[in-house]
Amino acid sequence: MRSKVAHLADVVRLSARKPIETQGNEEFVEADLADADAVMRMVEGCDGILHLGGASSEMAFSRIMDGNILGLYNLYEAARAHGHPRILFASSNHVVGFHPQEAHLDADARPRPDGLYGVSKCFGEALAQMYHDKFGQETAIVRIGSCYEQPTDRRMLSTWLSFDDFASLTERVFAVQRLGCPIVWGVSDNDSLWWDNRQAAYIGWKPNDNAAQYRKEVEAQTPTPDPRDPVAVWQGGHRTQEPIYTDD
Ligand code: 15L
Repeated sequence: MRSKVAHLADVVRLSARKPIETQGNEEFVEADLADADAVMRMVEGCDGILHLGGASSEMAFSRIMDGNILGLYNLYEAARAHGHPRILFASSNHVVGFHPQEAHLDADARPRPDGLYGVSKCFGEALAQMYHDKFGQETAIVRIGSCYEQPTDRRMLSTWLSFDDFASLTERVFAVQRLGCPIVWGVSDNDSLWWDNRQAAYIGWKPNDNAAQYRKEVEAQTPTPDPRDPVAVWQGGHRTQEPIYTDD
């Protein structure tokens, strides 16, 4: 992804809790999302924010809270202090993980998160909407499916988002004249789709890739699941079965 979005800005500022080696037009600002001052420094001078930070899977609530709840609040407060740069917020399909796979959802679907991680993304979506309604802050709430080089299991034949499609979505989010605060399903143009992006059509994003090109390979490498297996029942797949993790 780094190399695919590098051309979108004269200078790309990367940020993480630990140093990352920079290349080309990149610079680095170290920041822990839970540290409000560090997040202020990270956002100062930015024209746009591609927010992929925080917890990206189910884990102990303390870590989810630091990265995805306190961290997101810090990010939106920093954006408010620094002229409301447009944000692409990486939300997740796990906001709706407890919808069945035969349901076809649009942006009005009721959240049914499949764990604390999904709940934290519901918080992020609500926060983005509130900063939009109160202050005009623009955010693309992108409910990413499965963003990997290629689909590796049967569920991903429906949820896969290719790196190229994510890059072209990022480009549209920062190029479109009026963004507002849409919910965008971050998914490629797969033959099997659970999500409907019509409400975000105005941003002009057209994914090109299709997980179907990997179908034979995936089916040959993975057993046919029992249709009652949660992996085959719920949109969130195996995540619906994860426990509540604790710190110890
Ligand atoms: C996510 O939200 C995660 O960040 C990623 O690791 C995958 O688990 C993905 O969802 C998915 O559902 O495949």
